[in-house]
Amino acid sequence: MGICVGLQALFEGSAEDQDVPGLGFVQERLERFNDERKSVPHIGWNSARITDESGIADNQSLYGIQKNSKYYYVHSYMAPYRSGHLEKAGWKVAVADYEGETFVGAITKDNVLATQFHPEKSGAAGLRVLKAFLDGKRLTPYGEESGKVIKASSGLTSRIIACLDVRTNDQGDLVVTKGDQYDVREKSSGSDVRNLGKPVELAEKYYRQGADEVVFLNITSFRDTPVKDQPMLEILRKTSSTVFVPLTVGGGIRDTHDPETGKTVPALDVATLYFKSGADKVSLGTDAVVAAQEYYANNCIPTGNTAIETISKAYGNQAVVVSVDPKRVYVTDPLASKHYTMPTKFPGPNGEGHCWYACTIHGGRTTTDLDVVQLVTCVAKLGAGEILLNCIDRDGTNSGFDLELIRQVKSTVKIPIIASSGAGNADHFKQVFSETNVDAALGAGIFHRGEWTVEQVKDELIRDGLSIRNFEQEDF
Ligand code: 1PR
Repeated sequence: MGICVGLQALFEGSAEDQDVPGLGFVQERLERFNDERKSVPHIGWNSARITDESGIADNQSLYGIQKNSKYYYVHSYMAPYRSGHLEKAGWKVAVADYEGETFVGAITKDNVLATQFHPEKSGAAGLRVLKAFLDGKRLTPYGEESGKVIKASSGLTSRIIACLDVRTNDQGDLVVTKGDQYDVREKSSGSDVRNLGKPVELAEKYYRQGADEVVFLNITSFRDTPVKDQPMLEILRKTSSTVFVPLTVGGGIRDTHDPETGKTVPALDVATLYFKSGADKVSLGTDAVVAAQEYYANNCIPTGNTAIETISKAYGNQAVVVSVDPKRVYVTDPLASKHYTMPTKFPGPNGEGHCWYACTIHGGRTTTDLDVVQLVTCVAKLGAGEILLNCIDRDGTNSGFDLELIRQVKSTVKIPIIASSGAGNADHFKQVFSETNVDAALGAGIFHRGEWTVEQVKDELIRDGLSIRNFEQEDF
């Protein structure tokens, strides 16, 4: 069985590197997705539809692949589907669509199964495929028995992500916390760090509620701890043994001073530790801003040495998320500002009608002169595969996402954007998906406070006709 690049290796070769031959079991070549009008990498939950030419009866499932399920994909290169070609060579094929391109999602022949999607990250739907392969059950009767699975539309779904801000509290316990505009201390009761639960337990809870991804942010990462004891490593190891959707970890991904050895550990080695412990993506905040400042100071010439560049080169762009912590700055006269300003529907305290967004670092403690447009333009060039777009003004306010910020960033770069900060109810998710073309939306406080479950939010969105991954029970 081959997964993702394991499927790609079966082909003759790839546009990714023309000089490297594939194994050649499949007489076709891989191409890069066309990024003229869409985000590349293709990241998220998409279908795997068995082709008619494969000749599989409608009431049969091939290795547990079901037409109404969604599977997690993350890749920039793909095998374009040409009707009937692979089938003539004896392959059974499942395909997916990504905004005008139909590509191979899975192929099987004899005792070989290869998937472009990641079954190990595709929740119950993916585990079903792995189990069918391990049990040697090529064809099984297909039923609609997996919980409340309803007909899935083709293409990517809008992702709902649960985020856990993690830090050590004053008693030394690692807890999930949540700030109001990044202040995580209780306003009453002795200003303790707000404790909303245990990271591993909460991650599993949100997975079981149907979260499409889980993000962990170590929000005290500016403290130096021995690298091998980074608290998030253990959290990832435990979480990845029970949570089968993508895990992102952020906080402290940078060249790090190890107080135990006295040595500097390169960001790539820090990221490697996280990947080996179960992370699928790493998220960079402060380091990305510093890299962008250096990039502009260096006449926009990349050094090749930044964490974004080294990690994306080693693990692929899709493995590098840049987490942005912007703060609104109001201006009266946009022409007098050197920043990317825009008109706003929400004027400033003195009636200012324009604003720009300043990037902050160190968890919002320091505001820089770099604006969010400059930052995302630079990090996309350096190799970031996705932007986690927070907004300090909205964080913890339950007042909805900052649509103006999201539209500005979405119109600047083609990589996928995760909207974050301000979710207070299902309507806020509906609004961000229908009024912007954002790829994913993240909630923290809304889920931690138990006001809404992920499943309830998804149910509302599905009812309103949005394309959302169905919740599936493990039925095996
Ligand atoms: O700078 O690379 O070490 O990374 C530090 C990371 O920690 C950054 O991603 C930064 O966003 C995050 N961080 C640092 N301090 C805080 C804090 O809250 N004091 N949290 C912090 C960021 C923002 C989101 C939050 C959303 C949604 N939290 O993660 O979950 O705003 O909240 P809501 O739905 O409740 O409104 P580095």
